[in-house]
Amino acid sequence: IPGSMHCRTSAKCIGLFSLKRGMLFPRESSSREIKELNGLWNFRADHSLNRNLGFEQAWYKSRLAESGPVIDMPVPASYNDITQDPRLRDFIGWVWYEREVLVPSGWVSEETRVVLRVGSAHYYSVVWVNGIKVMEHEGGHLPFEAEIVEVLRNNPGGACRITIAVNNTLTLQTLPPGTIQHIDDPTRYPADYVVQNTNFDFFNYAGLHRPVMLYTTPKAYVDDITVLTTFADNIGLLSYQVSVLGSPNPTVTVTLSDKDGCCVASSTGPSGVIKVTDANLWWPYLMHENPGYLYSMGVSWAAFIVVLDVYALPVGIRTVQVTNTQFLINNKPFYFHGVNKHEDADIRGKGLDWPLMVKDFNLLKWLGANSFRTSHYPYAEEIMQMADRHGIVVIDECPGVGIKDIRSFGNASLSHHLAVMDELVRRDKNHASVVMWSVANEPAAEMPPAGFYFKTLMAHTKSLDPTRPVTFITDSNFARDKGAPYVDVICVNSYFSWYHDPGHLEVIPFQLNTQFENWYGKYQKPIIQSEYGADVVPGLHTDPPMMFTEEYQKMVLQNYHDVFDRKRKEYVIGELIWNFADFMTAQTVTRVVGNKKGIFSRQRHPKAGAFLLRERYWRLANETGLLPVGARYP
Ligand code: GCB
Repeated sequence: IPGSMHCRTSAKCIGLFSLKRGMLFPRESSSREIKELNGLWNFRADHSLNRNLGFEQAWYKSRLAESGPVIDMPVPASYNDITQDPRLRDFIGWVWYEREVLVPSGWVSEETRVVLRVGSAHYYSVVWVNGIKVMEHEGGHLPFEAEIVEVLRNNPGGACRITIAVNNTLTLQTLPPGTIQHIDDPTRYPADYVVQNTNFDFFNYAGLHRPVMLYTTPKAYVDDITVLTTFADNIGLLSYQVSVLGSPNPTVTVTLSDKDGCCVASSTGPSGVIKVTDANLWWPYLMHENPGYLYSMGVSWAAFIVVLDVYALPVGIRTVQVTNTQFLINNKPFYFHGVNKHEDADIRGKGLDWPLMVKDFNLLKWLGANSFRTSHYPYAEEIMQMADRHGIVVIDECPGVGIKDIRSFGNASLSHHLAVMDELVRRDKNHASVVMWSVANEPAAEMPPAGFYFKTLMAHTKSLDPTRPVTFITDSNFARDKGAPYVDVICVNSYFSWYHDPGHLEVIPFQLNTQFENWYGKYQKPIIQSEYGADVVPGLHTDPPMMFTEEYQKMVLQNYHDVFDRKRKEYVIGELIWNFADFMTAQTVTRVVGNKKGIFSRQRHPKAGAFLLRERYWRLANETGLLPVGARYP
């Protein structure tokens, strides 16, 4: 797709901007305002042969409707399932979004920064305001932003036209990688035939997936906050670092308020340690009667006693530690009984959806799940905030999925992967729920370059965040896996009696036991079964169980659980079902309108496996002995 080349070159010129800067989630305060730009945008897919007409005709220079026909497009949402047009569902290349907004006149002043922030756009974006380019960004799933007040100043009327071009093309150097195949065979394919190939098992949904907003800060502002927490006896200790940009010697004040809004401790200076007596620790769901306890850290800076900027960051006090058989949260053994998810639903695809998000958290709690992995990319910040508040533990995964081609282990790929980890850690470092980083899912870890690649990636991630363990998810042979030496926790995916020995449930106890013994024998590191499961077409039943029936999924789970129950007394520290809910994939002969390994359907109705898992997770929670008296299977 020539259009994508245009962007990759420019991206190199500007570099991945502002990584040294913070990426605080926009919050209103006495010094900050927000204007959400969710709703209907104008939309046009560039169906030209080279997908580059939009750039050639500079569609950003005037209203998009002047370039040709536009349609309504909701934001946030993937665009793929919004119309009945198969050409848009399977579109490859540039699509154009546009929205006009009136900026309050008070915002355009010498004292104010106006920032345009895109929560995420898949995959490559170029953004213009009133026809002037303000930023580019590579990668879906992570936010990016630019200051636009200078552009607004040239347009005193306050009208602001935002144009965003988004390209979903994946190449060997993108994350996730993919390839574009041009097929030139007039006897078998139409002219100019192009397909996008990928090595991952979810639909490559695209568009403006998360909220777009304008927000203000004062000219000199709190740009970043980093908080590390620990405790000794009943004293909580929060080491913080605040960076204020735009003022040489700001007076920084930090206060810590409890859930009732009472100030319990404070400090001054851009860095320091706050001590809280009788600290309420952040505990996982089902491990404490008051899980997910968050303080509010109020950060402000002042000049000559006039407070100029205020930002309130939710913080939880907790520690994380890994031994060679255990995962400790607040010095207590934590067993992951949870799920793998996807950002995926009917119609909206990967677009953030509040009802869906709350429903999913309610289902997690119903299930007795204490954790999830953000398979296979970072989830919306709004979801991470929910996890913090509800005490749901998160393994935070970057979009390193489907790295199977040796050409995706080169320098260009590695440096982009490092930059994505920078962006991910910068965004999520202050979430108490995040207890481990995952740098990839099922890469070709047996290939020769994988050793250097993962050694570099994991060392880099640890240097960004020395407080959290790092892992990647493997399905490679334990003896030949070149990334495993560098992880803190071994995370293994396996599908015995499904992809291997299909239909033969009786192999599971043998093969799973061997899997665990092999990995532990070689590495003496704790192990999480990071995926296991079986597809179910809801409503299919057989006895004896056959593949794709509700009974078969239950039997797979039951057989895995028997082994987990033996091994969790030794070194197995968790089990994450694949998958929480059915989800859309590319069309293949192994997928029946998507992947059906959910224990819930795509519409979130429970299958038989969900009830089995619910019994188990609540029993596990009870067994830890940490469940408060009175808490019970709901
Ligand atoms: C895996 C992948 C996951 C797939 C799953 C499956 O190993 O990590 O992305 O969806 O298997 O169902 O095949």
